[in-house]
Amino acid sequence: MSKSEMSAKRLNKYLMIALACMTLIVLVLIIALVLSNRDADSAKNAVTPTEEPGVTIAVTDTPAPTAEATPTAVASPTTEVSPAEAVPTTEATPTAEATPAATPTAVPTATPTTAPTATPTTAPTATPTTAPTATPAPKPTESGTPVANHGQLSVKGTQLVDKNGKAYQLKGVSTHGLQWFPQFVCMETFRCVRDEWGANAVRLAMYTDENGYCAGGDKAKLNALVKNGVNYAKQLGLYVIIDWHILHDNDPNQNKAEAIAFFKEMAAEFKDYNNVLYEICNEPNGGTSWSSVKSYAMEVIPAIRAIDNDAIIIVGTPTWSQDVDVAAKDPIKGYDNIMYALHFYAGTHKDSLRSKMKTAIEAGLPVFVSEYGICDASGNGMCDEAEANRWVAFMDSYGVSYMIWNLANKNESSSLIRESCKKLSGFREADLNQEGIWFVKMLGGKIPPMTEKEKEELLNNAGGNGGGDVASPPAVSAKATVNGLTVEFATTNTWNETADKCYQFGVRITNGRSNSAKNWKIVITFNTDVKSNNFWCCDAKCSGKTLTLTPADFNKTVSAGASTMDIGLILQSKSLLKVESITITAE
Ligand code: IDC
Repeated sequence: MSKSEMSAKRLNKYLMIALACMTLIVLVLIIALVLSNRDADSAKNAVTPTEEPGVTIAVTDTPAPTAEATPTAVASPTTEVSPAEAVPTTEATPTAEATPAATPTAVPTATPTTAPTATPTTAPTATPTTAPTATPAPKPTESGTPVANHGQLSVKGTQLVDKNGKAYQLKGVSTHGLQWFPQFVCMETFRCVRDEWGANAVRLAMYTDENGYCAGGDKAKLNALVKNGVNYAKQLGLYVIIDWHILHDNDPNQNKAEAIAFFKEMAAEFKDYNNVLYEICNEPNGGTSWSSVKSYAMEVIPAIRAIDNDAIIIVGTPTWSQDVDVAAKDPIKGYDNIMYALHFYAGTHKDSLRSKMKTAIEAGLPVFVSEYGICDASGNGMCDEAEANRWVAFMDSYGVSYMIWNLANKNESSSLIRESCKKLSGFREADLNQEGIWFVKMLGGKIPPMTEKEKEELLNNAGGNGGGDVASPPAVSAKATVNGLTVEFATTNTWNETADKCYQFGVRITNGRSNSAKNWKIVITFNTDVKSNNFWCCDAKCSGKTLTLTPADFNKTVSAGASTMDIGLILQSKSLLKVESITITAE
């Protein structure tokens, strides 16, 4: 082989090697490209599960609405928080974007049976007696919700504070009686309450009387409704109050054993939740004293605390949760995170009740307005928006939380939703009653701001003797049994209106006979003339000092052993009322 032949051959060999190397490189590149495409695909897929309805609405904090909604320059009741901090941030502002799961492993398929949207509206009623605890276990709280942002609440001085020790107000809505309006306890409505209305809390009003938990109601169903309600709230990052709604059963001690058993069960179920508050007696009334309420509380609180050591517990106060000033003189000792209920209805309660609130807070009592309305204390009548605005400014200035009555579509002024509206969400203005429209505006920071002078007057009027109204008339009650028929007639509320004393009464007939009673008639005489323009589930006629009650179309007959429900009226008189005689007859 010549020298040139040899070098040509070597060149060939090098070329072959180079070619082989290049092919290898190209192959490696292709493989790398394919692999990287596959990664990109799977990353894309990992985001899709968050599009599952019901768990992906992002809720972001937005700054406090407007300067005018900020209660500035008013005396702060506590030294550790400034009133400005107590301003609600409208954290529940919805945004449409879907939140991608933090990591691909957070795919919701991990807990397929617990999808919160599975059957939210039907769950409580589906099989109430057999599945009282069919509560959907909550998914992790969505980021940006009130609970995600503010966590476990506690009480510092007189102020409710969040996990960071910052003043925080709950502003939300109470359900109506769960036995009457269970349909509103569902994900759809609670989400609407959060996203469309901007509330951060709901209250579950479980009546104990009036066909409620301790008076013939479907216990299993009510129990399941409460548990489901708490879980819906948990999933939506809303705070939730479990309300033992005593009312016509004036004194919480009447059903104390049941209350303890109930709250023990709830505490065991929810001890690890950070969104639950317990309200142990809605409105003591009918002359129930603070010492009586306190002794009840001193049994219920330790029962809860033995299981759940940090949740806020709200205690009702005498006279339909108005006498916070009385509680302030002798508060509950030995337990943290206790608050005291004050309830008002703006059409009825004005400066003198605000004065009680001020007295209580300034004496160091943590006050929580766990129920209020903007109509009169009957839950009906005219709405007083100007007075309601005054209350809001007042409560904001003290950093007090407030929950409006009621989330239902009953034909009454305090129902937020109109009776004609059968929807569970997506409410337009035409679907809401005046109180509902006002509430949404108020939460949105859209009520007219007060001038500094007005604010000053407001705070001054609530001082000392209070301005405007005088103390509510004392409660009135009477009871009689005639030929096996019992009639109970008792105030559920009293207030003053210009020159009149106003008394709201509940009336109950119990037929203890072995045959049914038809066309009943109740006659009551008083010490003074009475009139009534407002009665329900009955017909009421006043003539001088005499009131005659006869049935409505649907309750003419009371079966043997049964009781009537829901009969009521408002009486007005010029002087304080006393019952002189009461009687009942029937066929
Ligand atoms: C009212 C409801 C009404 C219902 C009545 C039953 O609005 O539809 O028939 O209870 O007793 C309260 C009570 C709250 C009342 C409300 C209005 O906590 O249960 O609801 N109110 O009367 N305290 C003051 C007013």
